[in-house]
Amino acid sequence: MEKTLVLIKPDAFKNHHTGDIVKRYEDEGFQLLAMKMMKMTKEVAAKHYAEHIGRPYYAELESFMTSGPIVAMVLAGDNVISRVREINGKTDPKEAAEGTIRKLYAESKGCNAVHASDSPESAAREVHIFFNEAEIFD
Ligand code: 3AN
Repeated sequence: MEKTLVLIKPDAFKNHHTGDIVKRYEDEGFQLLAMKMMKMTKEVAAKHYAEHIGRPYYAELESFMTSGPIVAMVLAGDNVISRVREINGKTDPKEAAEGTIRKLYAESKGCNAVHASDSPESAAREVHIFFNEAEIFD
């Protein structure tokens, strides 16, 4: 079954939306294969956001993502990668569709509540930044 990496970002965690967000994915029928709470280090941020290093917003992104606890999880299901991105909504909450997680909970394009892998290649890479095989219950 297809897998994706989801992160509940520091803003959504701080604002007590973790339970609602996890419930949303479970209600959709996705299987939770792994989950942990952690603080993202600058080193992990650089790995996870490698393609964004050097962009004008990278310093802000790094500082935000390392500012407080995050919840990382691996979800599985049919077309889970594209379906989770649809449920999350567009990067900028102003452009996100009604009812999406970012529309409901995100503050701005930078502080936007959740991350989800955007392709099978990204998912395969990102899952292993946060979890080893023994932590994934598939
Ligand atoms: P998505 O997370 O929707 O796939 P990407 O891959 O374009 O979006 O961007 C990764 C992350 O970088 C975003 N989730 C957001 O936090 C941050 N980001 C992207 N563009 C900007 C921007 N113009 N200003 C601030 N942060 C940004």
